[in-house]
Amino acid sequence: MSALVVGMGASGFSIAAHLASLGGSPPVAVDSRKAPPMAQQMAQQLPQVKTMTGAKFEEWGADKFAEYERIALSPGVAPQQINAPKERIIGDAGLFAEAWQDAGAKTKLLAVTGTNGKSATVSIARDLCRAAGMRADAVGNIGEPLLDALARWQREGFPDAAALELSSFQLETAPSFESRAAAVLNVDDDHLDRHGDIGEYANIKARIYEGAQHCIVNADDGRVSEMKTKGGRVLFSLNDARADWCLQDGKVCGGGESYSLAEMSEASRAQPANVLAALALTATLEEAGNESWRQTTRAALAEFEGLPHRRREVLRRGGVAFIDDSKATNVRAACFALQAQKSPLVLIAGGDGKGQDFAPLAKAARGKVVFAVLIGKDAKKVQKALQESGVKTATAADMQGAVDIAYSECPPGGAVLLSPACSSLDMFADYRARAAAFVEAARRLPERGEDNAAA
Ligand code: UMA
Repeated sequence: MSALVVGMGASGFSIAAHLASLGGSPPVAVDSRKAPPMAQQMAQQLPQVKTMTGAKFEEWGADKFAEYERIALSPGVAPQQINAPKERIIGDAGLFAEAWQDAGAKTKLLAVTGTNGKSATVSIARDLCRAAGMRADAVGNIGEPLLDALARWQREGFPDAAALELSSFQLETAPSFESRAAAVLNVDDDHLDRHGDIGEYANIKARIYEGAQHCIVNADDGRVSEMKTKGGRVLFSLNDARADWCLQDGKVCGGGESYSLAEMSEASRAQPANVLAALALTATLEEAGNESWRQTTRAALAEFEGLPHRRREVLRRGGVAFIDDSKATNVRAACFALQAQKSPLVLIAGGDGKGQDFAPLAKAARGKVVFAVLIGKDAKKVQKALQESGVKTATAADMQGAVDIAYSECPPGGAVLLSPACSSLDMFADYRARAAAFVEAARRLPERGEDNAAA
């Protein structure tokens, strides 16, 4: 019997390749899109995998799913869409965890989840390890699918440490996950269209702690603090100096050491909670703690440049800065961007709102955002919330339209910020494609008045 791979994007491809490499009947892959992103690569690189595109698998009966031994879901596909018993459903993180048991690798896994800050935290953790001379990677939801990383390590050799970014979608279909240390950074409104309510969403995130030797807990987040932990509990906090890792007098303190924010790069300084979490995670490694680790840590925190598509100025036109924060796929992330930015600010937001409440965004925008242009499936919802906060708004059918309006409404010296607070999938392949459309549209803008040239 074959396995069924659902979704033919980056993860679906990695799952199909992994299952095909195990021998036996090759898997069958299915996707609801007529031309899924990885269809061509699958045909070329995995010719043994049969594919079905444009399939309405949500309407399949249980008998149809019973033809397959296992049903392996891409993270973007919810188990509720599949008419099969839960025990037969698994995701890429579950398959990774299974294969990891057999791989016998000595790599220490540092697992990270949370609504916001996951990619930054795994990147900082990886950089801290690399600076100390370890071989380390940051993989998973950040970009390289877990099973692709595993295959790469099997070819090239396993790293000393790997920071894994795990989304709630991945944890939902992973029965257990063993790690040296695991962190839940925060739990906020996101993906509620899929997980139902925030309690269920938090329960799924809490599963990361089940197989962790050390549980890194954000003491400032009530929902995280309440989570049950089996392994040793390590607290981090921005507010409470009693936590194992904390912020005190402009210094990040923990493990008997302190690191001054003033000596860190702007990107590190702007996200002390993620720095604390990364330090707490890596402090569980044997390599950490000696004098040379402390020195290389200082250097890594001073050099961390932040992530692409996170509050990055990408272009200047007519005295207006264009800032790409396309990675802000939820309200909380967009609020961070608004807080960090100076007025006058024109906001481009909208997309698939995933059932979120936009009131906090409207509150953060009040008095700071001079105009907002809304796009995508939930444009009207975001618009309504912002209008209630007194922000002037317009909607646009596409990114070029949005950028054109934003530019005309933005006074010189101001900034146009793309911080959508929504997922991109209703209009774009992903948040990177959304960012690319933003930059492309801004490049097409006519010059006006003084122009500080492209950055
Ligand atoms: N599909 C269907 N039917 C559906 C839903 C999806 O057929 O009902 C198909 C789509 O047509 C598409 C494929 O599934 O062809 C896409 O699969 P996917 O949505 O799981 O996306 P991938 O390309 O495999 O990317 C996933 C993550 N995406 C999601 O979780 C939605 C990527 O995280 C991740 O980088 C990648 O795996 C590698 O691990 C992105 C993300 O938005 C950045 N993550 C969410 C977040 O961070 O908030 C969870």
